[in-house]
Amino acid sequence: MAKTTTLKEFESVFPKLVEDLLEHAQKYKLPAEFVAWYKASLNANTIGGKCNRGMSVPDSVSLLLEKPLSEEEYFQAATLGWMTELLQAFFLVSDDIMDSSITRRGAPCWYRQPHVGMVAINDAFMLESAIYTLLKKYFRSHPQYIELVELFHEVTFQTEIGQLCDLLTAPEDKIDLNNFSMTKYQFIVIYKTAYYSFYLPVALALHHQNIATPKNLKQAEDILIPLGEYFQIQDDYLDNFGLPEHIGKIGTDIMDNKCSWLVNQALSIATPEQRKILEDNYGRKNKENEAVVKKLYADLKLEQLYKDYEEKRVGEIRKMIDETDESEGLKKTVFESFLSKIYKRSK
Ligand code: GPP
Ligand code: MG
Ligand code: MG
Ligand code: MG
Repeated sequence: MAKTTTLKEFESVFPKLVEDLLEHAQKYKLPAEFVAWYKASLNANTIGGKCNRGMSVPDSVSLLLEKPLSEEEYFQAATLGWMTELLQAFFLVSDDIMDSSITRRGAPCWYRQPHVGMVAINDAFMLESAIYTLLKKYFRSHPQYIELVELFHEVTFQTEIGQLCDLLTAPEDKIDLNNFSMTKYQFIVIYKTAYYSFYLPVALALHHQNIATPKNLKQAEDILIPLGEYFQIQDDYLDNFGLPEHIGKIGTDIMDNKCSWLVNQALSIATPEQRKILEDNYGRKNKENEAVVKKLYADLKLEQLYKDYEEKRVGEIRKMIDETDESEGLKKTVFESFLSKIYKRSK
């Protein structure tokens, strides 16, 4: 029987990895005060989230092996998990600057901390570098080492093209609702979120267990990308309908002129008068216009529309999961575990 990890167990691995990373920096004779800065950035930006992505690596490995992991197996799988969290930290520190966000995980965003400012950009780069430092230290002799390196590189690129499309579809100075479409939306969310958040942890587990066959990887992708798309739709829904106390951040999608799921739904059902309201208020950088859009979302009953979407989509995803071919060592429980962690989430 597999055993799922707890946040406490998972977090207990991180101090050792921080030690490794600091030791690596010290090899270059980085002065102590800057080593301390690196340590503060690693701790502030990597710890304190839900760690769903990271924990799903040891969970997936345990589900694939159908047994609890030995201490050594757990450490290895959790280390790969922490690399997904480092990738996420690199993305979030950068994304919050690009989105002019205020809070993250219930605290001011890293770049908004008075002593940090734009040093946050370099901190983000260093969070990314940390992935490859750890990969080299712990997996250099793993038979899939180069596949692991290439996987991180490819998923990073995929996320960057998603972010590019997200940003260019939301120009600050030119608000044009005709720019939005569900086709564009799908591209954005699949690339900016689904690959790194859902496909990556499972692909890592498959490589770790040396069962990353083309068939297994393809099946994982075919299920995890729709699952990741659903997850980002939840994120967009929560940006407006979630409670900041729950989600740990203040929604910025309306003011940021984002091609969000909600605005796409609103556009598809709005009357010409309601569309005019959107045109006059969406993407403006002030609370009054934002409140008008929020009121329109309520009038259009987008909350119920989302709930109906969620039920329908989860039914379809469950069906896909049931059809998983387990002949090359993949297990449907890996996908079921992901789905159960995000279904009806409020944070
Ligand atoms: C989440 O979008 C997407 C990312 C965090 C990927 C960022 C990619 C980079 C290459 C920097 P979001 O802006 O909706 O997330 P949130 O709502 O958490 O700010
Ligand atoms: Mg953001
Ligand atoms: Mg963003
Ligand atoms: Mg969001």
